[in-house]
Amino acid sequence: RWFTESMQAGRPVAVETRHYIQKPSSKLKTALPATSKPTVSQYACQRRTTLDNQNKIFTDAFEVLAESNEFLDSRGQCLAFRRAASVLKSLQFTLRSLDDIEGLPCLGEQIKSVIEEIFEFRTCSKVEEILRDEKYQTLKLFTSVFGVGPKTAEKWYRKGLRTLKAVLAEPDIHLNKMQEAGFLYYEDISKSVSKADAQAVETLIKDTISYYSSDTKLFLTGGFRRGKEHGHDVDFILTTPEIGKEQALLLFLIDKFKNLGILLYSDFQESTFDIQKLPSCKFEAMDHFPKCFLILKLKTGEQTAGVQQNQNDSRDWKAIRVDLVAPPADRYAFAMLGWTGSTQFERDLRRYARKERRMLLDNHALYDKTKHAFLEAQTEEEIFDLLGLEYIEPWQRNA
Ligand code: DCT
Ligand code: MG
Repeated sequence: RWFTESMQAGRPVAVETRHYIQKPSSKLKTALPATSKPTVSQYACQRRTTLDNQNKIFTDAFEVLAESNEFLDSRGQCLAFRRAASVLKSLQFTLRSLDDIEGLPCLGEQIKSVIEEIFEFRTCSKVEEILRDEKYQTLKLFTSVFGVGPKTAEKWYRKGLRTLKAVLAEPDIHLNKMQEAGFLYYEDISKSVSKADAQAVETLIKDTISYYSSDTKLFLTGGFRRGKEHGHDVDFILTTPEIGKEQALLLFLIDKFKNLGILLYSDFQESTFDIQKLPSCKFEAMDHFPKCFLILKLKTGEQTAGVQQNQNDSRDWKAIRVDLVAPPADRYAFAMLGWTGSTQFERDLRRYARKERRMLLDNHALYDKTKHAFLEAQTEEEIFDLLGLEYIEPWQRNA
């Protein structure tokens, strides 16, 4: 889910006053005359992005273009469209003319021409073409299965497969455990999870951990922490004050779920985190904390948005994707910041740290390359502070 970042040159640029969306840094305030235009930063971590997207018509188009480039493995192009979408999502007004994008960052010529076409025709021909494209449609279908990424989807497409049924009927294809579960519970987990479902899962896990110890804490993270009404899964961080007991806590939970008969799938990943090795640790994609990717059986009571039940299906439950991560208590702030997302926000936090502060940030730590030292933090606010950034609330991180 993380991309190698191609750096975009340039600093925050000036836009008209009515487009003002964030306070300029104190440095800019003193350096520029009072009449100067405020800025929209090229970094998502210096913008406040709520769920109130005023430019959906443009950002939807960019997301299709980004996804199609992701399928083509054109990472640079994909990122360029994602960055453009992210900038437009942060605006508190709807674009009305090309003048409105004057001075905004991350909007190159290619992006501008898409915007221009949408102004004129309310649609973009390239996007329409992609949406009609059989390959795009097929890859989109295949990657909607839990455990199937673009590479596998492409492989299946090349075999001439076009439907999920055809994949299941193909004798050459050997699904791994994750994909097997993905197909088995496809109907449920391909639909989005509602906030009510997320809350029901939260209650369920809280009740279960209370059997472990009273000082274990559960925190909702990911999209639901950012205020989203729907998500593809529910993400949680678990902490225990006893350092070294995180893994045991996760295994206890998995075992309890099994005994309760609600564990449909579990992929437990052991901790590979070693604080001793941190200075030489590469700041790579997936973090090293113990975690598990689960599919749980959630009872569909009145409080949850139940599955549309057809006559043949008298189930009173639905399958839900749940991710649990259990960092050591002293790594909590970094893990929480990393898992809250959005992905674009995280990508830019790391890029900002590296390019603007000569620091390395990941889900475990913040390292200052100038001081050759790790900077400790107990809260997300402290991390923003160490990076010299204004604090951005989770609901403003929907970049
Ligand atoms: N994340 C991370 N490390 C990874 C993968 C993801 O730190 N290797 C972060 C980015 C977002 C967050 O974890 C949760 O991931 P998702 O569930 O994929 O994102 P989401 O924003 O919660 O999206 P959705 O609402 O669809 O679940
Ligand atoms: Mg999520």
